[in-house]
Amino acid sequence: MPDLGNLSEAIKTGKRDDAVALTRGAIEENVPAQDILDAMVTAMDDVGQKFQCNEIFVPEMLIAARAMKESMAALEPQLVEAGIKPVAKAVVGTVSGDLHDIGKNLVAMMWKGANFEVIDLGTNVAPEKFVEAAKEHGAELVGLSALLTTTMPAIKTTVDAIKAAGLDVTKVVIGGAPVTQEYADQIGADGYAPDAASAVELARSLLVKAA
Ligand code: B1M
Repeated sequence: MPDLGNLSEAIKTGKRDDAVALTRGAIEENVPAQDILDAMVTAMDDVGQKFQCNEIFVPEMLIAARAMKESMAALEPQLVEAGIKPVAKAVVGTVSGDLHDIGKNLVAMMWKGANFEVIDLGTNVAPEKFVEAAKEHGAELVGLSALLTTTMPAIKTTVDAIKAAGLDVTKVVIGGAPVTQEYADQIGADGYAPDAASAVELARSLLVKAA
């Protein structure tokens, strides 16, 4: 039985070739896909915690997320075969008028790392595109990112559009440098996360409350 701790470690340290080789090795040794996935998700949770404590920074988080992504791709056929589904579907994007995507990409990667299916709409996304995608995919979560004070109002417009569309089961998480909890409360978003790791914790807690 291969040691899945090595796989977790390879993901945490962003050693993607090792992570993929260890994933393939575990598959060959018939380790259950769920156990392999759990080792990956645990690794990304640890990465998130270290990021929150400023023990690691954006570059380390990005390389860990890349190792996770490639290992997940290697595991995908087994996940499908075992009927293991993502825990939630999430639509993410940067709001209308805003082209910044580094923070949004980090949130998308961390959500993937938590075994969410992520539909990334990119940048400069109009409110109606968020609504269409949330409906089409039956998303439980919508993540909105804004980096400019001038594009923050587009978060409110998007939240209003999601509510007007009657997407009551969809929880809206917002974030980005100028965004605050106070703003989230003011515009009726379901939650605000200051960073990508907190966005995982927040999304999980919103999903539990909604269940
Ligand atoms: Co822009 N820009 N920029 N820029 N840019 C800022 C944001 C700015 C603060 C720089 C400055 O003046 N000091 C300033 C905004 C000022 C303001 O609004 N108050 C600014 C400006 C003015 C502009 C332009 C208007 C400049 C111009 O053209 N005159 C222009 C706007 C273009 C547009 O969007 N329409 C512009 C353009 C650009 C580039 C294209 C050159 C480039 C973006 C490249 C890209 O994203 N692909 C860029 C960059 C790189 C920056 C800075 C330097 C870095 C942003 C970044 O990626 N940070 C930025 C200054 C700065 O922040 N130091 C700046 C790293 C990233 C990991 O952090 O995105 O905050 P961040 O994400 C964090 C959290 O906020 C959170 O998680 C992440 C950490 O884990 N988070 C979420 C983010 N989204 C979340 C969503 C969530 C939860 C958490 O839930 C869904």
